[in-house]
Amino acid sequence: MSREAVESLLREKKQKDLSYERVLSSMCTYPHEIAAYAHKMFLESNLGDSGLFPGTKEMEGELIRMIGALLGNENVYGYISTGGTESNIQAIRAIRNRRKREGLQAMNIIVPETAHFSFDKIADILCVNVKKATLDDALRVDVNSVEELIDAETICIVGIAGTTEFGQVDPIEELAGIAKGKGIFLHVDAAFGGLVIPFLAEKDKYRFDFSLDGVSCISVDPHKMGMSTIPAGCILFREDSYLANLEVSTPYLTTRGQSSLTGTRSGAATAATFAVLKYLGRAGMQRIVDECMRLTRLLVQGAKENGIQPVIEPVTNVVTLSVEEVDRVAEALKAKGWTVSTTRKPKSIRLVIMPHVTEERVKLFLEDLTTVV
Ligand code: 0PR
Repeated sequence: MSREAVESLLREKKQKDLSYERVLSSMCTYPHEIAAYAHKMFLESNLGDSGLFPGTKEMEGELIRMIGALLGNENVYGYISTGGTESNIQAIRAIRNRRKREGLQAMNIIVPETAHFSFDKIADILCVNVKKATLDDALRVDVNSVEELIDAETICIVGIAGTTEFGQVDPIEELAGIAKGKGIFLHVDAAFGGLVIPFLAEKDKYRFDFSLDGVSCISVDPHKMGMSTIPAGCILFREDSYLANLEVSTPYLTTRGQSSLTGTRSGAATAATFAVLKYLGRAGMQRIVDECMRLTRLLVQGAKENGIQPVIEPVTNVVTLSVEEVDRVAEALKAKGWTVSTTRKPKSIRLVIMPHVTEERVKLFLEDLTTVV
């Protein structure tokens, strides 16, 4: 095909993709302009053979320290993954491998009922039993339920800081106390909340990071609220030795071994994450989260004024609204051009107020929502 023909084909396909303007269902958003710039500059960079790309590797090292510092400890160990799924797999794989080496045969992990579906993949791939703990009224994991599920084969407790469906934060401080007391690995899935909670006015109510002794590992995704490009996740371990539990030797590469799950691994997303976090700094991230939270409150207030109640008062920038005939409402909103998602238990309309959402769109959405309901 000619260059023109390919370009025209690409434009045609691009037109079929939705633009984010009326997407209220997604935890992703437009990457920041500087992230896109850096991504393009490092397109060919491959951290799977990092000896060829020492500059990219330096950025990754600095990012781990930067994100670690934001999450309570700059002396943590990890790497830039492809996202929350890989990070969750790697967290559980690290502790599974360690316990296996210690001779444990059957193993289980305890996750909240609200855990992301990546834990179903983990049960399948890693052959660990995944036990689901029940929730309290505010849809946080019930700590008593977690304690009751612990047995001699429990290798890990998972807490979620920013649940996928409700944006809720589990009582991580209490989970950390239990984990520390019993010597169990605690993994915090902060894929969404990790770059939101540190910037909340009430952040002290939602402690979830390495400042809590019992937290062993955290997953946080720059390709969600970090405004980086896809694929950018980040896995952080308190102890270096967990990376060793993941390592395989890579004799013919420029590096001795590899702890990541994927082999070839985008350095572009690392450069993009580095660029956007350096550029925004904490003050810039603060402004972005402030605006998302302001619009979150505006949306909830507008819904309430029209007699529609939220399932929980939003903790992060996820709004869930209790309406009757959830599926019909979602369909009718779709017909008006809005993409929303729905939650399972309880059923509700779910909206994620990402940086691409503006005040004007919140107001337009509220009008349509009220009409439809
Ligand atoms: N952990 C949590 C708490 C998550 O919310 C997610 C994804 C993951 C792990 C997995 O992350 P990756 O998808 O990066 O592997 N949460 C969103 C979800 O599944 C992801 C998403 C993003 C979905 C954009 C749709 C979308 O348009 O709903």
